[in-house]
Amino acid sequence: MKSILIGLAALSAAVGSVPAQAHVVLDKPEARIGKTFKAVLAVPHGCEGAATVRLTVQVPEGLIAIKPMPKPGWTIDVKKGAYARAYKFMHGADLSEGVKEISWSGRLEDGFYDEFTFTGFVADTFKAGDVLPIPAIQDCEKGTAKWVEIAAPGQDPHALKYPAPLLRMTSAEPPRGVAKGDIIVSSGWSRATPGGAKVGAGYFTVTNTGREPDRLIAASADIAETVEIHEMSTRDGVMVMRPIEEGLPISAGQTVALTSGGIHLMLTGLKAPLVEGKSVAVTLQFERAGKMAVLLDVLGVGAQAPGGQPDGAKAEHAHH
Ligand SMILES: [Cu+2]
Repeated sequence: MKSILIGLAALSAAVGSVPAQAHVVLDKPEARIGKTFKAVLAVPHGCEGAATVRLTVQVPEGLIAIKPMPKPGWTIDVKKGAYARAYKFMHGADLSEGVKEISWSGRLEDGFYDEFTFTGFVADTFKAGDVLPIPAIQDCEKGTAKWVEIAAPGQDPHALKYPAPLLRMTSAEPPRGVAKGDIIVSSGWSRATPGGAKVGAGYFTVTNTGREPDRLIAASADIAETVEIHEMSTRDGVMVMRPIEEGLPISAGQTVALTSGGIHLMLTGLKAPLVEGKSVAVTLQFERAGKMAVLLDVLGVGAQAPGGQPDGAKAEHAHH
Protein backbone atom coordinates (compact mmCIF):
# COMPACT_ATOMS: atom_id res chain seq x y z
CA MET A 1 0.00 0.00 0.00
CA LYS A 2 2.76 2.35 1.01
CA SER A 3 4.67 1.79 -2.21
CA ILE A 4 1.57 2.66 -4.26
CA LEU A 5 1.20 5.97 -2.41
CA ILE A 6 4.86 6.82 -2.95
CA GLY A 7 4.52 5.87 -6.59
CA LEU A 8 1.58 8.23 -7.03
CA ALA A 9 3.43 11.02 -5.27
CA ALA A 10 6.38 10.56 -7.61
CA LEU A 11 4.02 10.66 -10.57
CA SER A 12 2.41 13.84 -9.28
CA ALA A 13 5.84 15.39 -8.84
CA ALA A 14 6.61 14.54 -12.46
CA VAL A 15 3.57 16.47 -13.70
CA GLY A 16 4.12 19.13 -11.04
CA SER A 17 5.54 21.46 -13.66
CA VAL A 18 1.96 22.32 -14.63
CA PRO A 19 1.59 25.83 -13.18
CA ALA A 20 -0.91 26.32 -10.33
CA GLN A 21 -3.03 28.71 -12.39
CA ALA A 22 -3.73 25.86 -14.78
CA HIS A 23 -6.12 24.43 -12.20
CA VAL A 24 -9.78 25.25 -11.84
CA VAL A 25 -9.62 27.57 -8.82
CA LEU A 26 -11.65 30.19 -6.97
CA ASP A 27 -10.71 33.70 -8.03
CA LYS A 28 -11.10 34.87 -4.41
CA PRO A 29 -10.56 31.88 -2.11
CA GLU A 30 -11.99 33.48 1.05
CA ALA A 31 -15.44 34.00 2.51
CA ARG A 32 -16.63 35.51 5.76
CA ILE A 33 -18.61 33.33 8.17
CA GLY A 34 -22.23 34.42 8.54
CA LYS A 35 -22.07 36.69 5.50
CA THR A 36 -23.01 36.61 1.85
CA PHE A 37 -20.23 35.55 -0.50
CA LYS A 38 -19.50 35.42 -4.22
CA ALA A 39 -17.55 32.49 -5.64
CA VAL A 40 -15.93 32.88 -9.07
CA LEU A 41 -14.57 29.66 -10.54
CA ALA A 42 -11.81 30.31 -13.05
CA VAL A 43 -11.53 27.74 -15.85
CA PRO A 44 -8.20 28.22 -17.62
CA HIS A 45 -8.29 25.38 -20.16
CA GLY A 46 -10.19 22.32 -21.38
CA CYS A 47 -9.40 18.63 -20.86
CA GLU A 48 -6.03 17.93 -22.49
CA GLY A 49 -6.90 20.09 -25.47
CA ALA A 50 -10.62 19.29 -25.72
CA ALA A 51 -13.21 22.07 -25.38
CA THR A 52 -15.21 22.31 -22.15
CA VAL A 53 -18.92 21.71 -22.59
CA ARG A 54 -20.12 21.58 -18.99
CA LEU A 55 -18.99 22.67 -15.55
CA THR A 56 -20.75 21.11 -12.57
CA VAL A 57 -20.23 22.45 -9.07
CA GLN A 58 -21.20 20.42 -6.02
CA VAL A 59 -22.25 22.88 -3.35
CA PRO A 60 -20.76 21.80 -0.02
CA GLU A 61 -22.82 21.57 3.14
CA GLY A 62 -22.91 24.93 4.91
CA LEU A 63 -23.02 27.12 1.79
CA ILE A 64 -26.70 28.09 1.64
CA ALA A 65 -29.10 30.29 -0.35
CA ILE A 66 -27.03 29.56 -3.46
CA LYS A 67 -27.80 31.33 -6.74
CA PRO A 68 -25.84 30.70 -9.93
CA MET A 69 -25.11 33.61 -12.24
CA PRO A 70 -26.34 33.08 -15.81
CA LYS A 71 -23.84 33.30 -18.66
CA PRO A 72 -24.65 34.23 -22.26
CA GLY A 73 -24.45 31.10 -24.41
CA TRP A 74 -24.68 28.77 -21.42
CA THR A 75 -27.70 27.04 -19.90
CA ILE A 76 -27.94 26.41 -16.17
CA ASP A 77 -29.35 23.38 -14.39
CA VAL A 78 -29.61 23.21 -10.63
CA LYS A 79 -30.34 20.30 -8.33
CA LYS A 80 -32.08 21.25 -5.13
CA GLY A 81 -32.36 19.24 -1.98
CA ALA A 82 -32.48 19.20 1.80
CA TYR A 83 -29.49 20.40 3.80
CA ALA A 84 -28.13 18.16 6.55
CA ARG A 85 -29.65 20.58 9.04
CA ALA A 86 -31.46 23.90 9.23
CA TYR A 87 -29.21 26.96 9.09
CA LYS A 88 -29.76 30.44 10.48
CA PHE A 89 -30.11 32.81 7.58
CA MET A 90 -30.61 36.55 7.34
CA HIS A 91 -33.32 38.24 9.42
CA GLY A 92 -33.54 35.25 11.76
CA ALA A 93 -35.03 32.93 9.14
CA ASP A 94 -34.11 29.25 9.06
CA LEU A 95 -33.11 27.61 5.78
CA SER A 96 -33.21 23.83 5.46
CA GLU A 97 -33.09 23.27 1.70
CA GLY A 98 -31.68 24.84 -1.43
CA VAL A 99 -29.38 24.42 -4.41
CA LYS A 100 -26.95 21.50 -3.97
CA GLU A 101 -25.51 21.32 -7.46
CA ILE A 102 -25.09 23.75 -10.37
CA SER A 103 -24.31 22.82 -13.98
CA TRP A 104 -23.45 25.31 -16.68
CA SER A 105 -23.67 23.79 -20.18
CA GLY A 106 -22.20 25.51 -23.21
CA ARG A 107 -18.88 25.56 -24.98
CA LEU A 108 -15.46 26.92 -24.04
CA GLU A 109 -12.51 26.33 -26.36
CA ASP A 110 -9.35 24.94 -24.76
CA GLY A 111 -7.51 28.09 -25.83
CA PHE A 112 -9.91 30.38 -23.98
CA TYR A 113 -10.51 31.28 -20.35
CA ASP A 114 -13.84 31.82 -18.62
CA GLU A 115 -15.40 32.33 -15.18
CA PHE A 116 -18.43 30.75 -13.56
CA THR A 117 -20.05 32.62 -10.71
CA PHE A 118 -22.46 31.84 -7.92
CA THR A 119 -23.44 33.65 -4.77
CA GLY A 120 -24.84 32.53 -1.46
CA PHE A 121 -24.46 32.74 2.28
CA VAL A 122 -21.87 31.14 4.56
CA ALA A 123 -23.58 29.39 7.50
CA ASP A 124 -22.39 30.41 10.96
CA THR A 125 -21.51 26.77 11.72
CA PHE A 126 -17.97 27.22 10.35
CA LYS A 127 -14.92 28.22 12.37
CA ALA A 128 -12.41 30.79 11.15
CA GLY A 129 -9.65 28.99 9.29
CA ASP A 130 -11.85 26.14 8.08
CA VAL A 131 -11.04 25.25 4.49
CA LEU A 132 -13.95 24.02 2.43
CA PRO A 133 -13.36 22.09 -0.81
CA ILE A 134 -15.83 22.92 -3.58
CA PRO A 135 -15.75 19.94 -5.96
CA ALA A 136 -16.09 20.86 -9.64
CA ILE A 137 -16.48 18.48 -12.57
CA GLN A 138 -15.32 19.74 -15.95
CA ASP A 139 -16.85 17.76 -18.82
CA CYS A 140 -15.21 18.21 -22.19
CA GLU A 141 -15.98 17.08 -25.73
CA LYS A 142 -13.46 14.36 -25.00
CA GLY A 143 -12.77 13.41 -21.42
CA THR A 144 -13.60 14.76 -18.00
CA ALA A 145 -11.49 16.57 -15.43
CA LYS A 146 -12.69 15.94 -11.89
CA TRP A 147 -11.43 18.76 -9.67
CA VAL A 148 -12.29 16.87 -6.52
CA GLU A 149 -8.99 15.77 -4.98
CA ILE A 150 -8.37 16.73 -1.37
CA ALA A 151 -4.93 16.55 0.22
CA ALA A 152 -4.61 13.89 2.90
CA PRO A 153 -3.22 14.98 6.28
CA GLY A 154 0.47 15.66 5.80
CA GLN A 155 0.19 15.63 2.02
CA ASP A 156 1.34 18.62 -0.02
CA PRO A 157 -1.78 19.95 -1.80
CA HIS A 158 0.46 21.04 -4.67
CA ALA A 159 1.14 17.38 -5.33
CA LEU A 160 -2.47 16.84 -6.38
CA LYS A 161 -3.13 16.74 -10.10
CA TYR A 162 -6.81 17.70 -9.87
CA PRO A 163 -7.26 19.54 -6.54
CA ALA A 164 -10.74 20.70 -5.60
CA PRO A 165 -11.07 24.50 -5.48
CA LEU A 166 -10.76 25.62 -1.86
CA LEU A 167 -12.67 28.27 0.06
CA ARG A 168 -11.11 29.48 3.32
CA MET A 169 -13.44 30.76 6.04
CA THR A 170 -12.52 33.99 7.73
CA SER A 171 -13.74 35.43 11.02
CA ALA A 172 -17.20 36.92 11.22
CA GLU A 173 -15.71 39.58 13.46
CA PRO A 174 -15.34 42.78 11.47
CA PRO A 175 -12.36 45.03 12.19
CA ARG A 176 -13.06 47.20 15.24
CA GLY A 177 -14.17 50.64 14.26
CA VAL A 178 -17.08 52.69 13.04
CA ALA A 179 -19.33 51.07 10.46
CA LYS A 180 -21.84 52.48 8.01
CA GLY A 181 -23.28 50.33 5.28
CA ASP A 182 -20.41 48.20 3.99
CA ILE A 183 -17.69 50.61 5.12
CA ILE A 184 -15.70 50.22 8.33
CA VAL A 185 -13.30 52.93 9.47
CA SER A 186 -10.83 52.03 12.22
CA SER A 187 -7.55 53.14 13.82
CA GLY A 188 -8.17 56.84 13.21
CA TRP A 189 -5.41 59.11 14.44
CA SER A 190 -3.90 62.54 14.01
CA ARG A 191 -0.88 64.43 15.29
CA ALA A 192 -0.69 67.30 17.78
CA THR A 193 -0.09 70.78 16.32
CA PRO A 194 1.82 72.84 18.83
CA GLY A 195 2.99 76.38 18.17
CA GLY A 196 -0.11 77.56 16.34
CA ALA A 197 0.34 75.47 13.20
CA LYS A 198 -2.69 75.85 10.93
CA VAL A 199 -2.26 72.49 9.21
CA GLY A 200 -2.93 69.02 10.54
CA ALA A 201 -3.17 65.51 9.13
CA GLY A 202 -5.55 62.61 9.57
CA TYR A 203 -5.01 58.88 9.12
CA PHE A 204 -7.25 55.82 9.39
CA THR A 205 -7.90 52.40 7.92
CA VAL A 206 -10.97 51.89 5.77
CA THR A 207 -12.42 48.50 4.81
CA ASN A 208 -15.10 47.84 2.24
CA THR A 209 -16.84 44.64 3.40
CA GLY A 210 -19.40 44.81 0.60
CA ARG A 211 -19.59 43.50 -2.93
CA GLU A 212 -19.70 46.87 -4.66
CA PRO A 213 -16.85 49.36 -4.98
CA ASP A 214 -17.09 52.54 -2.97
CA ARG A 215 -15.13 55.80 -2.94
CA LEU A 216 -14.17 58.34 -0.31
CA ILE A 217 -15.16 61.53 -2.09
CA ALA A 218 -14.93 64.24 0.58
CA ALA A 219 -14.21 65.00 4.21
CA SER A 220 -14.88 67.87 6.58
CA ALA A 221 -14.24 68.86 10.19
CA ASP A 222 -15.62 71.62 12.37
CA ILE A 223 -12.13 72.41 13.59
CA ALA A 224 -10.72 73.06 10.08
CA GLU A 225 -11.72 75.34 7.22
CA THR A 226 -11.08 72.61 4.67
CA VAL A 227 -10.26 68.90 4.70
CA GLU A 228 -8.74 67.38 1.59
CA ILE A 229 -7.68 63.87 0.64
CA HIS A 230 -3.99 64.02 -0.27
CA GLU A 231 -1.52 61.65 -1.82
CA MET A 232 2.24 61.82 -1.28
CA SER A 233 4.62 61.05 -4.11
CA THR A 234 8.19 61.74 -5.06
CA ARG A 235 8.83 64.06 -8.01
CA ASP A 236 12.42 64.84 -9.04
CA GLY A 237 13.57 63.47 -5.70
CA VAL A 238 11.30 65.79 -3.75
CA MET A 239 8.30 64.66 -1.74
CA VAL A 240 5.20 66.37 -3.04
CA MET A 241 1.54 65.95 -2.29
CA ARG A 242 -1.50 66.50 -4.38
CA PRO A 243 -5.21 66.42 -3.63
CA ILE A 244 -6.93 63.30 -4.99
CA GLU A 245 -9.65 65.15 -6.87
CA GLU A 246 -11.38 62.00 -8.06
CA GLY A 247 -11.62 60.61 -4.54
CA LEU A 248 -10.09 57.51 -3.01
CA PRO A 249 -11.50 54.27 -4.47
CA ILE A 250 -12.04 51.32 -2.13
CA SER A 251 -12.95 48.27 -4.16
CA ALA A 252 -15.13 45.43 -2.89
CA GLY A 253 -13.42 43.55 -0.07
CA GLN A 254 -10.43 45.91 -0.03
CA THR A 255 -8.77 47.55 2.95
CA VAL A 256 -6.98 50.86 2.38
CA ALA A 257 -4.73 52.35 5.03
CA LEU A 258 -4.12 56.09 5.16
CA THR A 259 -0.62 56.40 6.54
CA SER A 260 2.03 58.89 7.38
CA GLY A 261 3.97 59.37 4.15
CA GLY A 262 1.12 57.98 2.03
CA ILE A 263 -2.46 58.94 1.43
CA HIS A 264 -3.77 61.15 4.22
CA LEU A 265 -6.38 63.72 5.16
CA MET A 266 -5.12 67.29 5.20
CA LEU A 267 -6.83 69.63 7.61
CA THR A 268 -6.10 73.25 6.73
CA GLY A 269 -7.15 76.48 8.41
CA LEU A 270 -7.23 74.93 11.89
CA LYS A 271 -9.35 77.06 14.23
CA ALA A 272 -7.75 75.49 17.31
CA PRO A 273 -4.62 73.42 17.92
CA LEU A 274 -4.86 69.64 17.90
CA VAL A 275 -3.99 68.57 21.43
CA GLU A 276 -2.31 65.29 22.30
CA GLY A 277 -4.65 62.96 24.17
CA LYS A 278 -7.80 64.56 22.73
CA SER A 279 -9.60 63.56 19.55
CA VAL A 280 -10.70 65.31 16.36
CA ALA A 281 -14.18 64.76 14.94
CA VAL A 282 -14.12 64.32 11.16
CA THR A 283 -16.97 63.60 8.78
CA LEU A 284 -16.14 61.32 5.87
CA GLN A 285 -18.33 61.16 2.81
CA PHE A 286 -18.46 57.97 0.76
CA GLU A 287 -20.12 57.65 -2.62
CA ARG A 288 -22.20 54.61 -1.60
CA ALA A 289 -22.11 54.42 2.19
CA GLY A 290 -22.81 58.14 2.60
CA LYS A 291 -21.57 60.34 5.43
CA MET A 292 -20.00 58.92 8.55
CA ALA A 293 -18.60 60.61 11.64
CA VAL A 294 -15.27 59.30 12.92
CA LEU A 295 -12.93 60.32 15.71
CA LEU A 296 -9.19 60.61 15.19
CA ASP A 297 -7.06 60.16 18.32
CA VAL A 298 -4.52 62.96 18.58
CA LEU A 299 -1.05 61.52 19.21
CA GLY A 300 2.21 63.26 19.97
CA VAL A 301 3.94 65.66 17.58
CA GLY A 302 6.39 63.06 16.28
CA ALA A 303 3.99 60.12 16.02
CA GLN A 304 4.23 58.09 12.81
CA ALA A 305 1.55 55.52 13.59
CA PRO A 306 -0.78 54.60 16.43
CA GLY A 307 1.37 52.84 19.02
CA GLY A 308 4.50 53.57 17.00
CA GLN A 309 7.60 55.34 18.24
CA PRO A 310 8.05 59.05 17.62
CA ASP A 311 10.21 59.98 14.67
CA GLY A 312 10.77 63.69 14.65
CA ALA A 313 12.98 63.49 11.57
CA LYS A 314 10.00 62.91 9.32
CA ALA A 315 7.89 66.04 9.28
CA GLU A 316 5.89 65.50 6.13
CA HIS A 317 3.90 68.67 6.36
CA ALA A 318 6.85 70.97 6.88
CA HIS A 319 6.52 72.39 3.38
CA HIS A 320 2.91 73.47 3.76
CU1 LIG B 1 -1.20 66.86 2.61
